[in-house]
Amino acid sequence: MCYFLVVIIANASYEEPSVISKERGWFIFIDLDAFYASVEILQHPELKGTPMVVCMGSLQGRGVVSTASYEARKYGVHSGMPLRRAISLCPGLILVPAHHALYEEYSARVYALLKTFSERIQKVSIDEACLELDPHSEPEKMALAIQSAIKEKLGLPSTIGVASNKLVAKIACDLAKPNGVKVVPKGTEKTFLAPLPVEKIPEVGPATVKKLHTMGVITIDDLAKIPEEQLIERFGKRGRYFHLASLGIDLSPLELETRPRSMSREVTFNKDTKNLELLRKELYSMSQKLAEDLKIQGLVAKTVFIKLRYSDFSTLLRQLTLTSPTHNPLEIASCGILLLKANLQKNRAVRLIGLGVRNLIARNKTKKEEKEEKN
Ligand code: TTP
Ligand code: MG
Repeated sequence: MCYFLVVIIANASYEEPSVISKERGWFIFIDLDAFYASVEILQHPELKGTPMVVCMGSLQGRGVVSTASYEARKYGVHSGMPLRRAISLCPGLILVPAHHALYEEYSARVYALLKTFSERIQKVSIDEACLELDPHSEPEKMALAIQSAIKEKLGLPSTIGVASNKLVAKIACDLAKPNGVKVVPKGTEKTFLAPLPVEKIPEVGPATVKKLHTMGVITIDDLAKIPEEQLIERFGKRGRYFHLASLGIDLSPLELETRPRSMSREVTFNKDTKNLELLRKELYSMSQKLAEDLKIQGLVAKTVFIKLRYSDFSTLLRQLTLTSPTHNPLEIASCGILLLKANLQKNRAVRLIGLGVRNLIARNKTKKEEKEEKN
């Protein structure tokens, strides 16, 4: 056996507002390009450059587009579109079913890579993260280095926005898609936003856009000219947010992580194996270690997953959600073995096997443990 690898992702918690009064740094907003589609292309390189969509639901029936490759987007295909419509817009469109566990796995890898650039990081969504750098750093160089690392180490394309706050960095990222880097120099936030349509502001959805249009507000500059009181009267608390956003102001701090989202162990064999007993033994041994990690962190897991990599490097991830969360090594091992038996192709040699848990929640202590703690 060569090595063990532990992947830990984390949840968010709010930072103390006192940080706001300090000199603020640079915010680097990263969003992976056509994320699910890019992961599928890594598994099936022949899809590269084709108009393709990753879909949820039935491929024939009432499925919808999860995401579309940029080649398919040229035909007007986009996320959330019914598949039938997508096919009618883009003849020859290639349909690929979604593999969520695989996307979670890549998301975790990207996050772990980003953490090597800065500990000050917020995971915003499955394919977005925001990093904060100190005010005297060189953010453009850093952004380019991050983009190359994601491409070279993980094979994924991404776009990065850089600005003095999260909001403007996110909008800059949106404008630079795909595969771009856009830096908004400090002091130019308002003028950068001014010509953009109001819907570029996150949280300005179709209903709000409609209302703003009836008020004659089309661009962010139009929004900036409306008195704050009028926006608050019309939109309540969100009115203040719209006002500040239109000026390019966002004082919200990064939401830093506290609790891990998943934990996993994996082992690569010195020699590829078809030996089921050996695979079972590895799962048992990894389950012990995972259970220990869970206990140390006071957590229980709702989902158990396995990873199998065959000798040709094709990789399979399968997961199982439990009826009640656990930190019991035997339960974790049993799930792993169940997944192994259901999915292992016995005629193929395995290069790597992994076991992991996700959907982690805090464990309620037993009465006995609480008593012991008090004494
Ligand atoms: P996005 O980042 O919004 O989209 P994207 O990464 O596919 O494309 P890009 O960022 O280059 O514009 O969403 C990330 C993933 O989330 C996306 O690949 C698939 C999934 N998703 C859905 O399943 N349904 C949706 O409606 C959206 C918007 C995304
Ligand atoms: Mg994306």
